[in-house]
Amino acid sequence: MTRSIGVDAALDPDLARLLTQARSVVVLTGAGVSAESGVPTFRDAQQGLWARHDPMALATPEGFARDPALVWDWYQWRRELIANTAPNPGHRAIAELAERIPDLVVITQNVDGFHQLAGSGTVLELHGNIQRSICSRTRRDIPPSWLHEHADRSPVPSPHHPHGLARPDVVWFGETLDEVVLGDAFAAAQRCDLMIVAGTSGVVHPAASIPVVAVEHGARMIEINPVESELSQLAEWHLVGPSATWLPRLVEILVE
Ligand code: BV8
Repeated sequence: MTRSIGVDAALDPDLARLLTQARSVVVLTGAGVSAESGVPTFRDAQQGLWARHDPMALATPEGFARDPALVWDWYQWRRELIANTAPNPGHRAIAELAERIPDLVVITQNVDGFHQLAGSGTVLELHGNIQRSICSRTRRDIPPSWLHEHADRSPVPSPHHPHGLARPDVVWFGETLDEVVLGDAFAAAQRCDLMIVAGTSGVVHPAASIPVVAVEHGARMIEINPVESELSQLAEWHLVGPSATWLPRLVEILVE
């Protein structure tokens, strides 16, 4: 039975005890934790000139093959958006939790790099990082200097292959995740006693199965989201509201 707690309600003493006694914690984040930084969530990422494009079509190898310039420009637009925003109190609270909990692993579906910028050490980036670019043929890193030299081009040719193009170092729909990162994520989920899930709809797999594995291995789960998600039925507590409000409140419990 999930206990829902609104931002104006007092925190449940059982939840406070669980958090203070937790020895191994996993925090799984989705686009919702960057929403209050001004980075639109994946499903509402389309604004302005991008309103007519479906991100599910752009974030795929087929989309890139069909129109590499369009997809490259879309990622350049998102990079610009991210460059003009910053981590929010939710990201910083997760970094503070790690200072107080011996074994805390951040697993993120996000590609903005904000957890690292906010001070989190160990961050498992399931879906890569938009700030890095690779060759579409060899998958070798492409240095920012090369992109700068070819900033007037779209798509940008790759330095590593005559038919290669620069693409973001992210996992597109239909592409497999890095097996080492995914293995580390499932290992963390299997050993944790507390799984905190913040800002995710729980729609995208295999990320969405990480909390399932944690709970199957005995972890208790707290969800932070303004609304219900596909994962809510796994949660003992649903902290209803924004992550930039709730995550600092969890830190306050440990500071008291
Ligand atoms: C793979 C990088 C092998 C790109 C992304 C099993 C079942 C069903 C489908 C599949 C399955 N296995 C594989 C699939 C297919 C597919 C998939 O999951 N499809 C879904 C859509 C059904 N998965 C894959 O293709 C994966 N690859 O499994 O390889 C394979 C391949 C094919 C077939 C079988 C096996 C690769 C998935 C990775 C895709 N790449 N990102 C890019 O960013 O451009 S995922 C992308 O979507 C983003 O990274 C983002 O993280 C994610 C969307 O999820 P959320 O993060 O949850 O964001 P969303 O907008 O959905 O929700 C935001 C939430 O925040 C909401 O709940 C909202 O209420 C909440 N919120 C809002 N404001 C706040 C808030 N919460 C807190 N505070 C707030 N202020």
